[in-house]
Order: sequence, then C-alpha cells, then structure tokens
Amino acid sequence: MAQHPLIESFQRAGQAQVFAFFDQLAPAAQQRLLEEAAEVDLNEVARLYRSLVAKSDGAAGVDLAGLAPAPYERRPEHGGDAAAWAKAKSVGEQALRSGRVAAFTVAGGQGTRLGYDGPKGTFRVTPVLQKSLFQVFAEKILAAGRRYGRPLHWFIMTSHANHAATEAFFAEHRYFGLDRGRVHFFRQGRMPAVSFDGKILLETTSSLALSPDGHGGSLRALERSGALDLMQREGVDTLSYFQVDNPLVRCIDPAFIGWHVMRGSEMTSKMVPKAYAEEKVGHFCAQNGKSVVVEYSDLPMAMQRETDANGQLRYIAGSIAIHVLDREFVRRMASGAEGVALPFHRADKKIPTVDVAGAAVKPDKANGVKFEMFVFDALPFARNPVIIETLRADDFSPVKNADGVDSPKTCRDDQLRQFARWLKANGATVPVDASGLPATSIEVSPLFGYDEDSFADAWRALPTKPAIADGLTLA
Ligand code: UD2
Repeated sequence: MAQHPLIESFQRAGQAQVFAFFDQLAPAAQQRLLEEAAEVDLNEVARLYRSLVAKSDGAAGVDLAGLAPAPYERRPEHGGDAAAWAKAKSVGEQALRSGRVAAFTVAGGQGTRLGYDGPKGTFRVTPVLQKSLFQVFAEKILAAGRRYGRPLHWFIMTSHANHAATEAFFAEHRYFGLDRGRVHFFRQGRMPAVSFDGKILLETTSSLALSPDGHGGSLRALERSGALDLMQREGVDTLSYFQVDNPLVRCIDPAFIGWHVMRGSEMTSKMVPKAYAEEKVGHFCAQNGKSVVVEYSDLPMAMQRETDANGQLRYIAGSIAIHVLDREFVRRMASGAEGVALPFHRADKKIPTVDVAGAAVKPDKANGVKFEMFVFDALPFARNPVIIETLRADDFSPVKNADGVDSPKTCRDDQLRQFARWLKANGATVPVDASGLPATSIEVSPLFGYDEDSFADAWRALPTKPAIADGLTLA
C-alpha cells in the first residue's frame, strides 16, 4: 500500500482498514479520503471506544447516585421574587444597550424525524406568511438590535452537510435585512462512527462514516472557527443560545440575560415545568453540589413519574435547550484541558458501510456506534449556574416531527395563540377557543413586535387599530 505518514498512523492505531481500497482510488478520491482521515483524532477514538463501547453493554450508564431535582428561579406568577425578576430585566436591557450580547443558533442537526430535505432553518413555519425558521429568528434579532440601539452579531453553527445550502439561503434572502457582516456561519466538527469492535467505518471505499459531533460540538467549533476571538474584539461576552427548530424562542430575552449577568453566571438555562411525566426533554437535577441535565432516555421512568406531597412531578424542571453562555467559559470548555472537556455519549446506529470487497452494505440492525456531545453537559462545569423558569407558551414550541406532537401543526397553533394573547392583552377583541386558539389565521411579524413589551409599544403607536380578520398580518 502507498505510504504516507497519515496512513501509517492509522496502521499503528489498528485502523488500517480505512485505507484498504486506497490503492484502487483515483488521485482525487485518495486526496479526499486523506483529508477526511486528517479530521480524525485517533487517540480520542481509541479512548471513546475503550470507555463507551468496550467496557459497556450499550446501557446509558448514567450515574444516578445522589440525584435530586435542581432548584430554579420561579416566575413571579408562580411565587417567584417579582422584584428580582424586574431587576434582572433591567440588568439584561442594560447589557443589550451596551452591545455585550450576541445570538447563537445551533443548526447542524440532520432533521431526519421531520422528513424535510434541506437545512431545517429553511423550513416554513409561520401561519400566514409561511416564513422560514431562519427568517423568524433573523427578524427577532434585527428587531431587538433596533430596540436596544445596538445591532447584534448572530452566530450560526451548520454542519458539513448543510453549510453551503444555509449560506446560499441567507444570501438569496439578503440576510433578511440584517447586516451581513454580523451574520457568521461556521461548521461543527465531525466524528467517525466505529464498529462494535472499535474499527472506524468506511461509508464508501473512499470516504469515512462521519457524522456531526452533537450540539455540544458547538463549544469547540466556536473556538476553532475564530468566533470567540471575533466576539472578544467586538466586546461581546454573552451568548444567547437556542436551537434551530423552535420559532417561539425569545432569541433575545432581557430578563434571562439579566439573571445571567446579575449572578455572575457562566451558564444560565431555562426550564419549563414538564407537561407530563413522559415528555421527551432533559431534566435539570442537582448532584454532588453541581447542576446537571439528565436526558429523558437516561432517567428511569419510575423517577420521571415520582410526585411530591402536592402530587406534582418531582423531576419537574424540563430542559428546553435554551441557554446563556459566557464567552470565556466556552473558551475554557473548548480548550480540552484535563478535567473540563464535555463527555461524549454513544448512540448505536445502522451505519451504511462497505464489506471487505468494497460493496455497499445497508445494515438492518445497529452495526456501530456514533459519538456525540451535548451542550447541557457543560452545566456542571459552570461557575454560579442559574436555572430560571420560563413560560412554555412564550418560549417553546419546536418543530420535530411531521405529525402529532411538536409538529408544524402544533407549532403553528402555538404561534397563533401567542399572537392572540398579545392582541387581547392590548385590548383587541379576538375570538378564541378554550385552548386560546383564535378562529382566524393572523400573524405578527417580529419586526412589529417580538415579545409582549415590543408588541405593546408597537400596538399603542398604531393610529388606527386594524380589525382582527382572517389573514391579518402586522408588519
Ligand atoms: C433536544 C434535547 C432535549 C430537549 C429538546 C428540546 C438533546 C440530547 N436533547 O432533543 O433534552 O431539550 O432538544 O427541543 O439535546 N444539533 C446540531 N448538531 C448536532 C446535533 C444537533 O447543531 O450534531 C442541533 C439541531 O440542529 C437542533 C438541536 O441541536 O437545533 C437539537 O437537536 P435534536 O433534534 O437532536 O434534539 P432533540 O430533539 O433530540
């Protein structure tokens, strides 16, 4: 076989199979394979195989010792300290006026459950104008920049698979009115899949089975891409993190940012009380004096169903993947320094690969393992972490599935309910059903109002209030 220092390092690591077909490949294909192989950290793969595959029977193996529900800041309407919330809001507004805050979206996921072909952010979600997820976020960020007199930087993490299409979508839509110099795309890292005996799998004879390294990969990707340095140059030290699938999210929430700043927190997270025991969200917990998130798949169902003396779920604090991160905390987590790295999780998958003759194999049961990091695993490393309650109706209605829960339909209805609530709170007559769903399709552009305060100001300023009719849009 052709000799090359990279090939030799794979041979020494017991991964010679990666180059089994190398001599038969055209030079361009050889080059591509070498480039992919150069992305692989062989020591990391060996370590992950030893700790997560060889030693384990495939069970999650999450340590539940000493686990208890995490404390959190309740909303004022649920008994929280109204004065502290008001203070947090004004501290957050001050942070926004001083330009310390940037928005950050993780958009590297593959969106397979939705069955949509294309970057998930390009999926159309709004009830009347059918705006895409990206457009909704862009307009919220644009509007918040205007409100606080400081345009915001927006960082968007993509994957190898959707990077070019994501950039093209923004260019085609002229960045939805944002200053293109403030919209920053970067790709997340990839991890190779391995067989159950630790061999890195080929997807074809000339390519590795590589997949995104999880949203936790965002921490190292922020560092590697130079985004953290850019933030530092721009005086940004606070990142408002959210997922691409949730158009209801308050991308820029002054009270949330304020709690983070006020407490000198390195990572602040939002919780919603779980709707029901089996809801598929992570759980904020306390363990050995630290805050942790335990995924729904890792917390035994008996614990998820436990109730307290009032009959309320004990593990009530659901994680909806909305965080505020301190820039230097991200840098520390990304440094890979001993003892501060995010752990990897294993997921057993059916991984398309090739057989010894190089023929394609489409497995019908799991044939290997993918490795992913989760951003919420940073929480136990953060100084002064804070968890605050938010109202689901104002922050969380993701599009994940084609039908049923968390689908385009449920998300559309939740947007309609929010618009109706804002209108009613400001004196408009909007007929709604028992669930708050208006009878008519209406839409409020984030550029008109993107939360109850900005909406109330814009509504008040309207010289004549429009009649609420089907298809009404406030822009
Ligand atoms: C996530 C959380 C869950 C809950 C829920 C709320 C995990 C493991 N679980 O579930 O506890 O908070 O969200 O909606 O996170 N992404 C990347 N790169 C990747 C993988 C994902 O950018 O390599 C992004 C993806 O584009 C999306 C987000 O991360 O914006 C969530 O990904 P998901 O759909 O895999 O998470 P889900 O629904 O399993």
